Amino acid sequence: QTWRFVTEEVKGQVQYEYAAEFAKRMKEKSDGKITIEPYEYGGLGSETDQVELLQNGGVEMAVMSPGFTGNMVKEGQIFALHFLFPDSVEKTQEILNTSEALNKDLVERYEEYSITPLSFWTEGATQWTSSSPLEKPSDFENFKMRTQTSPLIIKSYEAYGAEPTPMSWSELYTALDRGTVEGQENPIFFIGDASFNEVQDHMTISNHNNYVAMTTVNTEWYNGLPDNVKTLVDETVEEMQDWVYDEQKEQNEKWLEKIKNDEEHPTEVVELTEEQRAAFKELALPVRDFYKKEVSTVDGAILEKLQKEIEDVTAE
Ligand code: 6CS
Repeated sequence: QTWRFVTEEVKGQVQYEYAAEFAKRMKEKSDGKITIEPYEYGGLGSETDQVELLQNGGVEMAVMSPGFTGNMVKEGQIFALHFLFPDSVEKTQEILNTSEALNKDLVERYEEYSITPLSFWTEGATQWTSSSPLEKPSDFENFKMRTQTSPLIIKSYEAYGAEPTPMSWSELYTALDRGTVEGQENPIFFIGDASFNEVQDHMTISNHNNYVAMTTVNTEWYNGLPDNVKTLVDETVEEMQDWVYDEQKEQNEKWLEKIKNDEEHPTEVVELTEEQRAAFKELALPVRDFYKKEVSTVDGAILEKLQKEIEDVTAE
């Protein structure tokens, strides 16, 4: 029997390489009895289609970005909030590993929709690319920004004055090239590997958020696995946390150098100062209240708990 493991990325990119490594480890551990087929993004529809596939058991496993589940699992939009996680990607990963707010409370919200997140991991800090400089909030005035589909991501860019357009990443290169949208956010490795820098003149190191992905399984399928098999899955999920941290780090560092030194497609790379970031943060903070009051289905309890956990880790 073969399990299908879909990802939102293609060969070489972090999510796909994660699924391939996961498959390899499971095969070894089970003496070849468990085979997992990793799927690159593209063949099975959009990111949102893939969410549905996992829910209805069309696939057993998926790497999923919460940015595409926001219309359904409202609480999952916690990851849309800018400047919430620490600036350190390492500390962010520590929180993702240990947070009860995420690994217990948020998981329960997803399970209402037959999605069980087994782990949360970062693909790196998110940065902006654009056709005109983005260094202060007023640069976003009427700026056409591509986002993922979660309403709170859209809200976060409206808070800066932008005009967000949700779309799948498969349409993004063309949309940037034609000017249908003028900018987007992603971790650096993804910007480079998807060649967005070819059709953008600027990259702003804003570190306004961390890109979080989840390793998910279909809830009913997972709950029906024999205990010994479930243990192998859980063990492998746990081991993969360090693996994927190193993988994203290496890819993000490599691509930053490549983008900076790409003479054929020059990109002006600017890193925001703390003062510049503070101007964005001021506008981003009210979005948290909006999340607590209007978006959360549990009165902001998960966010409050997470904020406390973040404080504890950053105080260490
Ligand atoms: O921008 C996006 O939508 C895509 N970005 C990443 C880093 N992974 C997959 C996702 O669909």
